[in-house]
Amino acid sequence: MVQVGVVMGSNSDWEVMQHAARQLKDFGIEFECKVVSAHRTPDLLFEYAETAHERGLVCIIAGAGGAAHLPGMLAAKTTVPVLGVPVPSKYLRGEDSLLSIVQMPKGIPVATFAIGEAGAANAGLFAVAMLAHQNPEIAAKLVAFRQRQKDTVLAMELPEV
Ligand code: RP5
Repeated sequence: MVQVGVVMGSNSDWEVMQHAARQLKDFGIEFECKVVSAHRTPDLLFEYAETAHERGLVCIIAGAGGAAHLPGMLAAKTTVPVLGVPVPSKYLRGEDSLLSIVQMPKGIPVATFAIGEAGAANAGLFAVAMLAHQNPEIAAKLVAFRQRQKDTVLAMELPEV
């Protein structure tokens, strides 16, 4: 059963959003990826959000650029947690996307991540952490992942001055 939805406003967002998908895949989590545009396919957005809970989605990772209303509109139509990823935009480098996603008015939260690749990867890892809470196998994988990162940093060397 699909546990996490990864949606984005356009296939042009995939370059960034694939990093969320990659994390989910690496942890063996069932997920789906789909283009859902808030302003170009609003009916599809509503249908996706309205069926998310009954389809068993634990969370939805939503990436969008520019006006970036996809995460907020999804959150408006479902109580399934929405993780928002600001995608870099053509003219404002994603600062517009970030402000659009993070500035949700009180009452309808969207957990907002960093602009771009790091934000997408962290949204994936956040979804992993949510699932790890209920699943010891995923929890063990997450601990091992953190240990590998730690080992990498501890092994870092700097050049002689
Ligand atoms: C947003 O507009 C999308 O999320 C994308 O980041 C941006 C540009 O979309 P395209 O013109 O590349 O389809 O809706």
